[in-house]
Amino acid sequence: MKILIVDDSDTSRLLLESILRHAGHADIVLAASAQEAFHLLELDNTGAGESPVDAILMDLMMPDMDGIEATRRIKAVGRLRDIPIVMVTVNADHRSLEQAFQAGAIDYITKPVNRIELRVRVHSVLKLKEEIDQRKIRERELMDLAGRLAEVNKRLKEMAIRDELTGLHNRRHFMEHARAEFLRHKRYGSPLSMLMMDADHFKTINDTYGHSVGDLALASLADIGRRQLREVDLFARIGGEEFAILLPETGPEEAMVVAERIRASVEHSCLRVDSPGHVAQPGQGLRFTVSIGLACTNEQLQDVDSLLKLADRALYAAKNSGRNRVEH
Ligand code: GH3
Ligand code: MG
Ligand code: MG
Ligand code: MG
Repeated sequence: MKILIVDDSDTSRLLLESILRHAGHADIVLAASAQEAFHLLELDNTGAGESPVDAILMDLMMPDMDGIEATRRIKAVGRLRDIPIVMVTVNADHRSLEQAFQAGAIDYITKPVNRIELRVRVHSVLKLKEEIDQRKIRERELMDLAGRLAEVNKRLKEMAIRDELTGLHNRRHFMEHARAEFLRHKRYGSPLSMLMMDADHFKTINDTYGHSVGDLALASLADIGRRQLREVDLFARIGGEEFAILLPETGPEEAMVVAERIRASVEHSCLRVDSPGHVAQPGQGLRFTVSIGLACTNEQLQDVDSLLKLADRALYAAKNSGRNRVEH
């Protein structure tokens, strides 16, 4: 561990150094003034980091700046705050000592120094510094661990409510949210609409292009839908190629407009499918359509499951009447 000796007297400085070297302390730096000490400690550097020394022996009486003021300034720097400072004083003037302790010194020793006393005091402050360092390491490890746990927790929470392929909400989250919205509708009478959307002949897409291209198509379908919806709408993938959309504060006419807009955007979009050895030409690529069933709340509807059933029935009707259409 590293010790800094600050003393304006050459003899005093060298004596302290020699005693400590004999006691086995090899890493010692010397400063003949407070300014020199500040320079060694890089007092101006207020950033984080390790403390540059592990203990300071500070002469109390020095011409330009005394040890008390020097101690105060060192203790004001966060990076240096934990370095124990031992005052070295000619006569144990109690008034000065009190000020030194107030400034942040942790111990003192009187000149002429007794070798054993110096060794013992330095030993004990270095031990203290070691404990502080170790505590800091443990604290840092705990903080790291807490940070990682929070990160994992966040990811787990996200995973619990999201569908990985499309980034949309999953069925469970959709149902929870829809239940809450339905209660709001019941209480305040605000209209609520639900769309059920299913990709048409999706099995053929998989059979023609392969399952991974089918996955891409589902992800792009999610993107297309998202672009047509508001922040408050809830868009979820509730099955393989089945999606549900909840439109709060939205009546049947408005919901019809939204549904039709989504249906048309899907119909008119074209997914570029580049496979090894074959790059799709402009205009070429994967096209598909969706069918949408629409349902809105009314006085007779008692719960969200009934709303969902209505939307499902409308979807079935859209499929039966030729697909690529919206029914309600
Ligand atoms: P319909 O117009 O009647 O809905 O025809 P369809 O072929 O879409 O209907 P069906 O329910 O018979 O088939 C759904 C297809 O969707 C079959 C299944 O392989 C495919 N599918 C479901 N989930 C996924 C998925 O996550 N990725 C891919 N690539 N395909 C999926
Ligand atoms: Mg002095
Ligand atoms: Mg389908
Ligand atoms: Mg289906």
